[in-house]
Amino acid sequence: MNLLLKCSAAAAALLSLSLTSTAFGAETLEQLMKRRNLTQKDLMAAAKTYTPTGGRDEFLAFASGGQAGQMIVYGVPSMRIYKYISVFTPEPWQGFGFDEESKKVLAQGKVDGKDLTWGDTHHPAISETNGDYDGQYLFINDKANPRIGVINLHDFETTQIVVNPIMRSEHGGAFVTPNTEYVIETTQYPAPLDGKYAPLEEFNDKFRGAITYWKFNREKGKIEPENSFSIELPPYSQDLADAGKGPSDGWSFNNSFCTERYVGGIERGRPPFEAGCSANDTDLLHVINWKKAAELVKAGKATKINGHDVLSIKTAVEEGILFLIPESKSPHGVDVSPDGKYIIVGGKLDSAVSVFSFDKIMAAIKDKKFSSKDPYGIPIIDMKDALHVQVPLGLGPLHTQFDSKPCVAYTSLYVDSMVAKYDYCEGKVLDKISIHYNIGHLMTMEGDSVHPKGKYLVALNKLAIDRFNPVGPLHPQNHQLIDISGDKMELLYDMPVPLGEPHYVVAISQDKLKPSVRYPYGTDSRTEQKHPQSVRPGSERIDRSPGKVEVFGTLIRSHITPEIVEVEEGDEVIFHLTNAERAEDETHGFAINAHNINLSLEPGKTASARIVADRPGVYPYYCTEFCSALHLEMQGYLMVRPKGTKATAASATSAKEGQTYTKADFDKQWKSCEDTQAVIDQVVGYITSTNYKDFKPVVDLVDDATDQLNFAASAKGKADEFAKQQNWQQATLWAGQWWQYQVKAADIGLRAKTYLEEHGAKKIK
Ligand code: K7E
Ligand code: CUA
Repeated sequence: MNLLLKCSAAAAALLSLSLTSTAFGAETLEQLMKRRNLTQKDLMAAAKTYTPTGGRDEFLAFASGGQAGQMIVYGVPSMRIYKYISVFTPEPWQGFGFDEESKKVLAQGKVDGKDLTWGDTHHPAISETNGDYDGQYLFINDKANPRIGVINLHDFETTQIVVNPIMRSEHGGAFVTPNTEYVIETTQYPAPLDGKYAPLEEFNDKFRGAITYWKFNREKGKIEPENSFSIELPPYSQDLADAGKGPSDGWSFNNSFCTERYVGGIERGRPPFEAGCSANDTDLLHVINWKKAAELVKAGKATKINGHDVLSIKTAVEEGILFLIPESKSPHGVDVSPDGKYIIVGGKLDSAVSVFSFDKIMAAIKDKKFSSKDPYGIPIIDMKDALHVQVPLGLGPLHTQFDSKPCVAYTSLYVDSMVAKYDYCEGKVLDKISIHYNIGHLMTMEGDSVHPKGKYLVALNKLAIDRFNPVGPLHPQNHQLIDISGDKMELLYDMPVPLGEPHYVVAISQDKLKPSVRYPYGTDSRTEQKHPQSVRPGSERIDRSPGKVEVFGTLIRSHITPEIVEVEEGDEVIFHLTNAERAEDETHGFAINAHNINLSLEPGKTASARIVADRPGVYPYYCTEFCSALHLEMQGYLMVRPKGTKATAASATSAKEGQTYTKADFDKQWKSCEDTQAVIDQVVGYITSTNYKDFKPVVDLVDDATDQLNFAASAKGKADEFAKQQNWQQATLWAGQWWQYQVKAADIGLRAKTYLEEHGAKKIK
C-alpha cells in the first residue's frame, strides 16, 4: 500500500515537472545563446563534450593527485570526475587507512620506520601488453619519498606500496616496459645510495643517482622487490624516463639536469642551485640496455646495497649497457615514439625539441663512436651522431605525446603557454594552440602506447590564474580538453582539478577496463584473498577472551549484526564485518563515534576495525552510506562498561521497548505485508514474462531480490510462530521485519522492471 502511495506521489511530481520544463522549453536555442552569451563555436564545443544522462565516456583518465598522494579518475570527453583512488594517503570514504587491512598496505610504505601519510605523486602508468595499455594495473610514483604504488584496476584499489631501498628522491617513475616486465623509477636529487650521511664536500664521490627496475609479477599483481634491481648513475639530477618499444624494446632512456653537479648554498654566500644547475649548454640523456642489465644481475654481477641488487657504473660501462648523449639545456620530458624508432627530448630553457634516432644511437654504439667520456667513465655519443632532427617549436618545450596519425606529435611549451603539433619525422610544425597557462604535461588518448588513439588531448596547466570562480589564494589546477581530430587543434573545455597538482595523466579506452561490481563473498580487497574472519548471515558471533573482544558481523539492508556490542573498559575490540549484499552499488559504511573508524564495505567485502575501548561510555555505530530507506536505522551501540562492573547476560537484553503491541497491531502489519506481496507478485510476473535472462544486470537484480525474499520468508516464519504463542510483541516486530525485506525486494524488482522497459525486453509468455 505504501508503495502504491509512493508511486502516485511520484507520478504527480513528474507531471508538475514536465509542465515547468515546458515553460523553460519555450526559450529557443537562439534566445538561450544570447542569455548565456554563447557563440556557435561554444555550442559546438559543448556538443562535443556534453554527455547526456546515463551516457558513458569514451576514455577514462587516471590523473596523478599530486601532493594529495592519491589519484583522480575522470572521463574524457565529459571531464566528469568519477573517483579518487587513495594510494599513499588515508582516505575515509574508501576506508583506506581506517580498516586494518589497508593500514597494512600503508604500512608497507613506511620509510626508515616512519609512517608517511602523504606522497608527491607525479607519473601514473597503465600496465601494457605488447606496448598497448591492457587495463589491468596502474602504477604511480612518489617523488618525495621514493615509492611506487600498485593499483588493481579490477576494483581501483591500492594493493601494494614498495619503498625504494636506495633513493632519497625520485622523479622518473612510474614508466613500464612494453610487457610490464619492469616498472621504472629514476632518482631526482642525488644522495648517498646507502642512505647514510656524507658531507657535501664529497658530493662527486659519495652522492649518486640511480635507476631502479621493479620486477612486476602480473599473475600476482605485485612488484617483487627481491627480483628487482638498480643501476648506479652519476650524481646528476636524473629526470623523466621512458622505456623503448618495438625495435628499441629492451632499452630505456632517461634524461638529466644539473650535470654540472653544482651544490648550492645561498645562505653560505654561494649562488643558488638554479644558477649553478643551468650553466652548461647541454645535459645528458642516459641510454640503458635494461634487458642485458637484468641478465648481468642474474649472473651475479650486482652488489647489494641495503639488501638490493645494484650494478655499479663501472660494471655497466665495462659490460656496455650504459651510454650518454648530450641533450639541450635543462631537458625535461623524454618520450619514445609509438614505433620505438625515435626518442623526443624537450628542454625547459630551449626553443626546440631534439628527436634522437634509435638506429643512429645503435650504430654509434656498435662502431664504438664516442666523442668523450663523462667524469665517471661513461661513454658519450656525440649529439650529431644520434640526432635525427631538431624541431623549433617555441619556448620551453617539456613533454611529448603522440597522435594516431604516424609521425605526428604534440609537445607542451611551458614558457609560451602553447601546445605545438608537428611532424617529427620531417621536422615540420603543423599547428599551435594557446592554453591558459603554463602547460606542464599533456596527454593524448593512450598517447604513450604503441597505438595512440588520437581524438583528444588534455593540457595539464600549472597555473589557472583567472580561469575560474575565485576560491581563495590556492587555485585549482586547470586541465584543458582539446579536440585533435582535425588538422587544427580546438579548445573545448576547462576543467578545474581540486586535488593537488596532477603532473601527468594517462587515458585508456573505457572498453579495456573491466572493473568488478562485487567481490566474491568475504574478500579482503587489500590482499584480494578470502578474508579469514568473514562470516555468513546467521553465523555472526562475538568471541571473548581476557582483555579482547572479537566481533564477527555482517551488514545487509538495513541492519548491522550484531547491533549491541558490550565490552569492558580497556578491552581491545576488533570488528570483522562482511557486507552480505550482492546488489550493485549497495555499499555499507561502518563508523564508530569517537574512535576514528570508518569502513567502506562494498558488496562481498570483509574489513576489520580495531579499537581500544579505553574510556567507558555509550558509542553509537552506524552505516555511513545512504543505502536504503531505513539507512538511518542501520545502527548499533558499542557499550563500554566501567572496569570491574558486571556484564549484561549475552542472551537477554534488559532493554525496555518503547512501545507495546497488541493483536490489532499485528493484524494491521500482517495485512500490509500481504498487500505488498501482491505488488511483488505483479512485478515478478512481469519480469518472468520477459526474456530477462538475456540481461545480465537484471539477472543480478533478480538474484538479489531472491535473497531478500528468502530473508523475508524467514522473518515471516518467526512472526507466525510468535503469533501462535500469542506473543504479539515479538510477532508484530517480526512481521515488521518481514515487511522490511519485502520492501527491499520490491525496490529491486522495480529497478529490474524499469531496466527491462528501457532496454526493450521482449515478452516471451
Ligand atoms: Cu611536473 Cu613529469 Cu614531475 Cu613535467 S613533471 S611538468
Ligand atoms: Cu547501510 Cu546505510
